[in-house]
This record gives sequence, structure tokens and C-alpha cells, in this order.
Amino acid sequence: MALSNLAIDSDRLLSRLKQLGEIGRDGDGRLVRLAASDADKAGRDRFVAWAREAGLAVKVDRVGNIFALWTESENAHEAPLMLGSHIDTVIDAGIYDGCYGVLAGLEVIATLKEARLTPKRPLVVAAFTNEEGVRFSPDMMGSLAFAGGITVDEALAARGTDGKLLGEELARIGYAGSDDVARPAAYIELHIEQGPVLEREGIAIGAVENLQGISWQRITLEGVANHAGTTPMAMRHDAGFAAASVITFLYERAKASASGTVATVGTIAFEPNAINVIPARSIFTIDLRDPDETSLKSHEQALADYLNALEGITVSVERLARFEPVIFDQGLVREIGAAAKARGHTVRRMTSGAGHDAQMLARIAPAAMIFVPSIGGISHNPKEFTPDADLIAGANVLLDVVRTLSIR
Ligand code: HGY
Ligand code: MN
Ligand code: MN
Repeated sequence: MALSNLAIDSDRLLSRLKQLGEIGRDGDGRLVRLAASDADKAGRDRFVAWAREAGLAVKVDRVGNIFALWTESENAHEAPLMLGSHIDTVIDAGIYDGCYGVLAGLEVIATLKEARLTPKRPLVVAAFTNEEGVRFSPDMMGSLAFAGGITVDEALAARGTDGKLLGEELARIGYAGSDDVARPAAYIELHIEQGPVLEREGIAIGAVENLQGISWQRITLEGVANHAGTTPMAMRHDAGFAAASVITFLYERAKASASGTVATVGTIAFEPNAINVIPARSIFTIDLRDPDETSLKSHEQALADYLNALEGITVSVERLARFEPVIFDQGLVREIGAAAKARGHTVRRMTSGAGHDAQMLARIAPAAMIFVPSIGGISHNPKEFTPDADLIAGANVLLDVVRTLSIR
């Protein structure tokens, strides 16, 4: 294949995406590969096997981040160009979130290696630990630790929703590594958009220039358990009703926001959780996001004020994650736009609504992202889907950006 029209092996990429998408199916057929679980191990092992098949060196660091490297003697002294994403999933996930970026990164490196090109710097594709944050908080934990945003010991001491410690779980699945990987010269992450914009506008490629701020909290409201039949409404300290009022307050506030605020209560539990007992306790999580830091802070303050005004209810708040909005490297964003146009694709600059490892890598290196459309804007849902042609287009744009940054 002439180098001018070098392209990825699309059959290999698509086949691997589907194969990885079958690893970690539960008894109901749902895709559940939570960080450091047995299912995650199975996915990790498969990625490592493919990386070794491509002749790459595989390293694992202390928080279980996997790095597959192509280093030649001529370039070994240079800082690597890093690609990557994550292969852990949410509960009942789609097959593209994270996995697409890791497998396309591997595909790009394998394609360049097979074309006998020698990059002027090492190329590495990373699969970061616990990007989703479903089992262990915060999310994007592996890349946050790699970027020095938390210490390795803090990460390993994270206690999961099942009470297990991340460090012990990584050791149990054989991914408690000890390797160090050099700080990258730049980081590019290819990912499905997970939102409706590209499909709605009929655009093939997103050149992601920024990413919104994220605030995760766990709220516990303590009321008084009492009889559902004998307790007059005016005498109740109902932790369930209090939770409902907080949720309504927050959703109405987010809907009224001018800055595109989004609010989600994704988990909630009542105690003692009985049909005829007024809830003594409600425990729920709040995921609050906003591209504007001042606006995000104002929503957090309004929520705190609302919680403090709850009568007859004791409130406790646990901070699970807090990341400010991130601006990506404008030079890389321009490269992505140029590469997309050079292949004849429509492209637009955009904000990422989702959190990504790229927002952590941006702390230590120039970073940017490439999006491809999500049909119906659906993600974190088994109906998540991106057409093969879009997946291939995104991977070839990544290939061209990598060549521009490291080959010519
Ligand atoms: O929560 C997020 O945005 C990402 O999927 N972890
Ligand atoms: Mn993701
Ligand atoms: Mn996700």
C-alpha cells in the first residue's frame, strides 16, 4: 500500500471490537466489566495478547494502567506519543465506550509498524484503569494517578461499592504492576461522542476542544423510621421524601441553567427499604456537570444551601470526584481538523459532555480528542452504536494525526 493512502486494517479493528464486546457478559447477557473485576481481567488479558501479537512491549504500572509500546533504538530517548482510552465498562454497557479508542490506538500502531515506518518517537497505546468510576471513585482514576492528580497509594486504597480495595483487587487479577512509563510528548484519544451532536448535524468527525467540569457527591439523609399508616404527614421526618425534593430541586435548576448544566441521580437506596416503613435513611449520588466552572460552583453551593435547609433531616455529604473543565491543546485540535478534512470528512469543534482520560493527561501533556457519532446520542446503554464506516473514518483520522506528529 502506497504510504500516501495508508489505512488501518478495518476488518481487524471491527472484529476485535466485537470480540472484546463479548468478554464480560453476565448471566443476563449484559456487558459488565467493572474495574479490577474478573471480567475486567479477561478483557485486559485479551488486549495484552493482541498487543503482543503486534510485537509491542507491554508494561503495567502500580495502578494497573496497561501500556503497549513500540520503541526503536533510534527513538528510544524521545518522549512517546500516547494514544489510548479505557476498557472497563459501566453496568449493561455498549461495546464502543473506551474500547474503541484503545483498539483503534493499537490498530494505528500496528499499521505503522507493518508499513515499516520508523516514528521519530516511541508510540504507546494505554488502557487506563477504572475510567468509569462505577465500582471505585473517582472516575478516570488510573489516568488521574498517572498524571499525578492523586497518589498511587490513594488510588490503591480506594474502597469499591462492594467494600473491596482497588489495590487488593488489582493484585488478585494479576495487574498490580510496577513499571514506569515516560510522560508523553502528547496524548490523542479517539472516542465515540456518546451524545447527539454529530449525528444531528450530519458531521463525521468531532475535534474536541474542551471538556466540562464534573462534580460527584454521595448524599446521606437521616430521618426517622415510623409507621406508614399511623404517622400523620405533619409528624414525619421522611428521608425518602427529602431525597425526592432534593432531586426535583436539582433537576429543575439544571434545566433552567443557561450554561448547559446537567444533573443526574444514578443511584439511590432507602433504609430499611420496607413498603410500610417511612424511610429512616436515603443514600443517593449526584453527578453534576457544567462546561463553566463558575456556574458549576454556583450549583454546588445552591445544592448545599438546599440540603442545609431540610427540616428534621440530618445531612451528610461525601465528595466522590471533582474535576474542573479542561481546555485541550489547540494545536492538536487543528491537526485533527486538518486530518479529517484531508480525508474528505466533515468536522466540527465541540465540547465533551463525558469525562475522559484525556482530561487527566491534559495535566501533563498537550492532549486532544477525536469523536465519531453515536447513533441517537445513546451511550452507557447496550443500544450504544456507531456505524462501521464512522469507526473506520475515526481510526484513519487518528492514523493520519499520529503520522503527522511522529512520522514526517
Ligand atoms: O462519567 C463519565 O463521563 C465517564 O464515562 N467516566
Ligand atoms: Mn469512555
Ligand atoms: Mn463511559
